[in-house]
Amino acid sequence: MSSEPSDAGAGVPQSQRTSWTQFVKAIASFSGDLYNMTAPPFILSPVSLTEYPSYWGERPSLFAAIADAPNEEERHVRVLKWFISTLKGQYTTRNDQMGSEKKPLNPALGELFYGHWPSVAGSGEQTLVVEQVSHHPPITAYIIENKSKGLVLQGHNAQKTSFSSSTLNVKQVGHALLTVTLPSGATETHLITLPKLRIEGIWYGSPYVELTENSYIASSSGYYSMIEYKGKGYFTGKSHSFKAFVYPPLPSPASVAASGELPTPSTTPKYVAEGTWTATSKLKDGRIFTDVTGPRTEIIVSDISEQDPMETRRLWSEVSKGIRTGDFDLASREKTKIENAERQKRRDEAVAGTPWKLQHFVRIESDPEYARLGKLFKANPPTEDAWVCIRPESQILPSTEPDEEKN
Ligand code: HC3
Repeated sequence: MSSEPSDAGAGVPQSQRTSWTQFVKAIASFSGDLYNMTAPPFILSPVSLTEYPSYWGERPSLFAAIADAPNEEERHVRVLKWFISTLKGQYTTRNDQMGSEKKPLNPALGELFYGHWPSVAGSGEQTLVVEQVSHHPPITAYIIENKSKGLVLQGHNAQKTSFSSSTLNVKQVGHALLTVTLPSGATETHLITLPKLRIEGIWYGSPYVELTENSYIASSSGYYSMIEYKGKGYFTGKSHSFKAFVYPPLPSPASVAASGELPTPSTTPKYVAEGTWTATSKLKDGRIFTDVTGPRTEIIVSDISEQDPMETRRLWSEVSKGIRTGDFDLASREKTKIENAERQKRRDEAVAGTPWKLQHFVRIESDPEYARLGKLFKANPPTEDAWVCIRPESQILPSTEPDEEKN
């Protein structure tokens, strides 16, 4: 790692500067699970990683609009618009709410997060189910559904981290698959890959996320998009910049359609959008493509008193309270309690020969849709596993919307 800058730790409370420097030096030479490292209190988030999938749902009207698109091209473009519009929430929320990127709470195996976004102006209710499907390595699986619009987004997320030149590089492992059921009853799928992250500003104690390299959206219609991410000094000279290229399928012979193969995409983009994922972007002709300067719609979660003991806000409530109120002894005591109880559960399960049973998701070795759609952009790796939901939404989450058919 490069040598320590003179103003290192400028964003760190005076009393935690030494422990911050030690922590940064430790991550610089560390490989493995970052969540297991003890970090100074000021950098701890009171929120568990199981809550993060809700960022995918914070633009419900853009999500619902995908289903109303008149054709496959417009649907692909709307998927891209919605995806870009979720990035601000995903990657800058901690900075906006807590002053810098934070270290999330490391979820327990089987930890749950449920919530919903109510229907607005006929957009349909959107629901979220999250389950921590692995503790070591941490893997989070989620499903977001808008049943009345026929939209289902399923995905999973893990991270591989490495440190170089005072930056933490985070490769996201996993992908998301959006399935749209069309009015005809046919389905269209959209594979969404996840961008790489660079966590900058670590030496100064003010970490923030920058996105880097490329991510893709590939649709079963044959359309695909490549999104290129750049930080300061590229494209617009601004942080959080991106450029998205939408490639249409080449007119393909009927035999291609009949065989179920995807048509070959054109090498010339039909649309190019450019701007920042934290504010606005425009198409080449000057029309606005995305605008996330307006508010996001936060998820609605039931009261802790009504939650299952494995629901994240209930499970971590005392730890979160400690972090939020600056009572770090309470936070650390309660965190140790949870970790010890989890270790005991695993020991008991090993003795009884009954491993923990997940409630909502099951792993499939190779996601056929990833393998198929990934060919459009020559996905690397060409195959990937997936965690798929094992039950229809209505069986686990009673709808919160008034149901006209019930009396
Ligand atoms: C890397 C990260 C944990 C993972 C977070 C993910 C990738 C989770 C999935 C969401 O959809 C998007 C997302 C946003 C932020 C990512 C976090 C940023 C920082 C955190 C590290 C594990 C913490 C590093 C600690 C420190 C002190 C260097 O900030």
